[in-house]
Amino acid sequence: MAKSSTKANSGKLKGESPIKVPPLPPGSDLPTSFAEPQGSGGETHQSTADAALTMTTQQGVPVADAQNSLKAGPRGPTLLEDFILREKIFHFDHERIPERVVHARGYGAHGVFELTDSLAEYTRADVLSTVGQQTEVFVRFSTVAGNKGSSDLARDVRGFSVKLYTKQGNWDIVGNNIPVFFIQDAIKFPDLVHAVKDEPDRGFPQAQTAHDNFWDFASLSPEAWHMIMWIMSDRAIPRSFRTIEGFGVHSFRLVNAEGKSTFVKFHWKPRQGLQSVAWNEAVKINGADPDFHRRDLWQAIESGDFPQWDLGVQLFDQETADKLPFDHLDATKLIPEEDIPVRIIGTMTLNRNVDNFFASTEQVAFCTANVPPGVDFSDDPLLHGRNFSYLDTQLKRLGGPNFTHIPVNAPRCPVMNFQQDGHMAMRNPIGRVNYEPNSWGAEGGPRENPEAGFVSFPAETQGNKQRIRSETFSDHYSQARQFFVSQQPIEQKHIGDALVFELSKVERVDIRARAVSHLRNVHDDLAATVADGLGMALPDAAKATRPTLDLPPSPALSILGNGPDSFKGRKMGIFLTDGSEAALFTALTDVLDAEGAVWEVVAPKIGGVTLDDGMAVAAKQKIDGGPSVLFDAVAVLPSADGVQMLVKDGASKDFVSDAFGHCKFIGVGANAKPLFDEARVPPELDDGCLPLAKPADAKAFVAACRALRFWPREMTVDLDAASIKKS
Ligand code: HDE
Repeated sequence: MAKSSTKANSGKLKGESPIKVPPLPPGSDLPTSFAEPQGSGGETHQSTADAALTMTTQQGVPVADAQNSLKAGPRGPTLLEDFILREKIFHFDHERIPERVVHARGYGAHGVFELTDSLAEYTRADVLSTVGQQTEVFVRFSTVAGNKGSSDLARDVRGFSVKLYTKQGNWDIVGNNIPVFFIQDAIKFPDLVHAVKDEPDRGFPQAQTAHDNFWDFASLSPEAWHMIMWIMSDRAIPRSFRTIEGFGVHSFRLVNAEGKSTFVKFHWKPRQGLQSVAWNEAVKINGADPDFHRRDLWQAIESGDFPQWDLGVQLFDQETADKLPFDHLDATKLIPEEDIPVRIIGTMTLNRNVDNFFASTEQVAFCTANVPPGVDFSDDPLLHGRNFSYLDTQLKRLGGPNFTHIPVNAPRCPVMNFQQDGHMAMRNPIGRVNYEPNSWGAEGGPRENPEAGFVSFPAETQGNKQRIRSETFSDHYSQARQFFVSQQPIEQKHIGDALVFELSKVERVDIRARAVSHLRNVHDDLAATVADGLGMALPDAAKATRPTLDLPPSPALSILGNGPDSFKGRKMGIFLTDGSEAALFTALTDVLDAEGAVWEVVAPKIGGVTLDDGMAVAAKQKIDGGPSVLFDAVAVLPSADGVQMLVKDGASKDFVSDAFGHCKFIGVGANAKPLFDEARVPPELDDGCLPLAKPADAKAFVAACRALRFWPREMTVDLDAASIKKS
């Protein structure tokens, strides 16, 4: 019997009846016979006897024919009277709303947050106090720079926005997968975004920082260089939304029933482990499947493999904050987990895909100012700008003040106030009274509640009104260096490679040099590697306001140090031909199923293959559309005859040479060698290429795949490796 992954594939069994063509669903019939006058005998293509399925206009008027407009005679002019035509076209004309200025491309899902450790000692927020309580959530992941139709694997920050529908109102943690930001003051945000996005005269490049304007801005903004280290790292090319961390970035406050405030930073830690892809792979995924991340999330949730994140908090008081070497109000700084540990307090599970992308993912409106009583703001100047911006942007995008009436934005707790009217009002206050104070007693509507209501923490403020940056924000390089030294050597190499790639796309030589001058303040080895990669002389270090501190490495900052410990939820590509060995295929898929992994069969034809015992197996991918970049690891198991065909095929050769070049674990079938030879990949030289010649080999192969990649190979396949320096 063919084994099939319930998640990714279904094997077609031997002797299965030929594919049947299902009847067309209602509304998809072929067009009406041409010259028949409308309504002449009820043969219009939409006909249905079922009142519940009867198509109507937006006014609810039943529609008899929505495929032919009303005409004066079969070949005559269309009549203005046709309200069905006009309404349909009118609605179509207005289908688009402005896409987000940043984070335009996103993907969302519903889920639930469960509290496992109470913070009642620190906060009045019910959602953080009642252990075991489940709170509905909606999450939207996004890229930042690209337009709505850009590709998922852009080198970019990922947005990680969570809306928790708490009993005390909606709480939005609008975070990123990087714990710091490019700038320290909100007033710089429009310039940053203009510089990142496509250049205004030519309208490109799309979704890339690899152009002059971005590096011009960055090289003139020393505060950006910590974040630049992160976006040049593999954090910016994640394997999946399921494998990214989320960070609230700013310090917030928790305020308890006694009015005591504690600072807090929020972290989402993926139970799937941190995982990223290689840059060359990212570039190719964008071509092979521009929807790679959204498809991945959708499929995981559809298959019941629900992604989970633990919510962690770093809690600290003013006294601790005063002792930190940085100002925690500066969003270009993080607090190392080794200094203030992350306390895990709950788990979020994404368990339901959206019913309609536009209704939920496009219309969801997050705002950093949406907090329940017991959560409050720090004085981070970036956060204050955000608290204004997000509400403001919803007016433009969603068209009016009533966007909170849209189901995805509507609180799940009662909403009671005297705000009324405006575009698209769905729930105006009822009754005679729409003002306060009023003397209508019980009929007078909602009242303020000093006990349960939101009370701002009475933080003391003083000082002169002035446009100024705090002197405590002025060390721009020490944490950039700390990030670099916290990476494993291969991760450091990737940072160097990314910088060389990006700066190679910068046309102005002076901008390249100015960028490298900042790297000299970060780490001399990195600066030397990048200068060498660009073929330029090492410039002087940029002028720094403070000397770079030598902070200790923080292992929590490495992806590889925090990767997955199994192949669960990851995807194996199994390359088969007619005549491939059934026993081996069955053994491999058994082991993968037991691991909780996903697998897909790749074959020369989408119709599938017939194995050596006569078993028919359906393919999920035809080789041309299923390159190895779509998989975490691959097994190449052709038959002796099949491989003779594959050696002539470019896509088949790319399959193995890319898998090899991207340092993937490769299961090498007994007959696969000619294909590897033809692709000039020497499998026998490498411990990441494991024999998969007999069923008993499957276990060891899948066990090896648990590691993210076989990184030692990169030193043999990538020229840039020559310049890697030991830090
Ligand atoms: Fe945003 N940001 N941002 N941002 N941001 C938006 O709000 C803004 C910043 C982040 O999935 C916009 O509804 C300013 C930091 C995410 O719908 C806009 C500043 C962080 C999302 C806006 C920042 C973020 C946005 C565009 C500097 C990480 C997507 C559409 C003061 C903590 C939300 C919208 C979603 C979206 C403004 C900086 C994360 C224009 C002014 C720092 C995840 O309002």
